Amino acid sequence: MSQLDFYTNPQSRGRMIRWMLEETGADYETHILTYNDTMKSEDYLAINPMGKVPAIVHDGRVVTECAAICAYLADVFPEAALAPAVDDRASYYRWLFFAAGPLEAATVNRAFGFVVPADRERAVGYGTFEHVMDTLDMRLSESPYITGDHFTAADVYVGSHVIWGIKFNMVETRASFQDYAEKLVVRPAFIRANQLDEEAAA
Ligand SMILES: N[C@@H](CCC(=O)N[C@@H](CS)C(=O)NCC(=O)O)C(=O)O
Repeated sequence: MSQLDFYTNPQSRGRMIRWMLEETGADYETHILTYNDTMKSEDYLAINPMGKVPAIVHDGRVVTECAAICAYLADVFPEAALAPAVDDRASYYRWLFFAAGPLEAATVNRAFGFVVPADRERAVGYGTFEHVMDTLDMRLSESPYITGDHFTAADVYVGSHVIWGIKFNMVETRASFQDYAEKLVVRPAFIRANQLDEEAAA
């Protein structure tokens, strides 16, 4: 019997991983950590020295970083069919890493008012916020899911950025983003995950 521990706070990126865990159907134990308190405890820093959530520990193996956790869970629970076949992962890796790198950096920098000087855009991984929005828009306008015709773990991660990005005004409200978000928020696992986190938050 394997052991899966989930460290989170209901008001955090841990929501992405709760959703992913619910998609896998796996049994897991939730540990709610509090900001500036248990998140910085010696015990938790031994799991994630960043003192940030989420993290998972699966049979003694630690995984941090939401995109990595999504990819890992898809691999260790293959029965949930959340990762494409290995030789069909070009889009899967591409968009997972696009979201963890350029999309995350562009949206957070913009939200906090960091402005890349125009003459430095070439040196910044995401270039410009608009360019990132246009690229994601192009992809979601041509494909029902981020990797193609099927829902995968990459949709949990990219979709989380889009769903919560629209909600918190961190991504633009474009038609392709809204259509994509509408498709995802009706998934039973998404609904269950949100209920669990709302209960935990209360
Ligand atoms: N790159 C990390 C980001 C994790 C992160 O920044 N988590 C925030 C909550 S959304 C956190 O734990 N902040 C607590 C702190 O820094 O003290 C990931 O993708 O998992």
